[in-house]
Amino acid sequence: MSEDVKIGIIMGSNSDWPTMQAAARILDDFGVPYEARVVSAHRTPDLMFEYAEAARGRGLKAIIAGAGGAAHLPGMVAAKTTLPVLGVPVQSRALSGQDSLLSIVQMPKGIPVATFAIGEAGAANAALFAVSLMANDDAALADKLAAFRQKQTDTVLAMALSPVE
Ligand code: RP5
Repeated sequence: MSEDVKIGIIMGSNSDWPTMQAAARILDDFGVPYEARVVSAHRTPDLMFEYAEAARGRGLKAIIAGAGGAAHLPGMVAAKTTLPVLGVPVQSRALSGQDSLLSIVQMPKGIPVATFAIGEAGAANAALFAVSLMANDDAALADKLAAFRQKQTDTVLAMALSPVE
């Protein structure tokens, strides 16, 4: 693990990785160093505690945590660190991620988890939010974020509609 890692991307299973790669791609695009690991709340609880407890000391600035179903990973990690925890509800097979969303977003008062949309959009937005947090102390990163926004704006302004069929 590289020492200059700034963002931890963790997930309950490697089956979450196709979704969570959307976060990794954003961080790659912005040149933000990150690590990606499988850490399961109910299958590797000791690892989850160790990871969360060590995160601030290792220099991480935020943790993006994705999980599906009874998705307690983000909340439990948030209980063990004062770093910002960004929760991504992964789309589940049984309930299409509604279960994941409600599990993550309904944190009781006192331990916040910033919760994003179900699936890839949420994973990408969690990474953009992490970039935004880091841009508070990094003018070059803030410029990159502004350029990213401008590119999106230009793309939409250039959109043309095909003739009515
Ligand atoms: C959760 O259970 C994971 O976050 C994943 O979304 C879900 C299913 O895990 P697998 O059965 O695919 O390993 O812990």
